[in-house]
Amino acid sequence: MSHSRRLLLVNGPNLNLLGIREPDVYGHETLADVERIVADAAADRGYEVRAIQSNHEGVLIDAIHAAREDCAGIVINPGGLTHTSVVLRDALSGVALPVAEVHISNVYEREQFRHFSYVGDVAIVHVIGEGVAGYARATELLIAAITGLAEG
Ligand code: CA2
Repeated sequence: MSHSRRLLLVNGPNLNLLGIREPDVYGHETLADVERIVADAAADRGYEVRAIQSNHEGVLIDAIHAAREDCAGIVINPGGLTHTSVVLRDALSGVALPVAEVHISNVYEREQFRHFSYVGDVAIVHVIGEGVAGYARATELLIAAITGLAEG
C-alpha cells in the first residue's frame, strides 16, 4: 500500500481509560472501539490506519515524526496535552501533514482551561463533543481534505 493511503491515529494521555472510568463524560466505548471505528471509516475510503496511544509525550512526538515517512494525515485526540503542550503542537506543525483534531467531550462546555487548544490552528479538521462517533467523522473529513489537496 502506498504511503498516501495510510493515516496515523494518535490518542494521548489517559485515553487508555476510555470505557473504564468516567463513562458519564466519555461514554462506554473503549480505546479498542475507537481504533476500530477509525479503521472502519478509513477502510471504507481505501485507507489503512496505524494507531498509537501513549501516556508519554515523547512517545507521541516520535510517532508523529515517523508518520512523515509513510502517512498521508493524522487524526489526533491529544487528551490533556491539547491545553498544555507546545512541543506536541510543534511536532504536528513540523511534519506538515494534514491534521484532524478530535475531542470526545464538548470542551467548550467544560472548565475554562479546556477552551484553549495548542493544536487548534495546526489542524484543518475539528470535531468536538460528538462522542467517539466524532472520530469517524474526523476521519471522513480528513480523507476528503487529503483527496482535495491531492487533486489540487
Ligand atoms: O474530550 C476529549 O476527548 C478530551 O480530549 C479528553 C481529555 C481532556 O483532558 C480534554 O480536555 C478533552 C482527557 C482524556 C482522558 O480520558 C479519560 C477517559 C476515561 C476516563 C478518564 C479519562
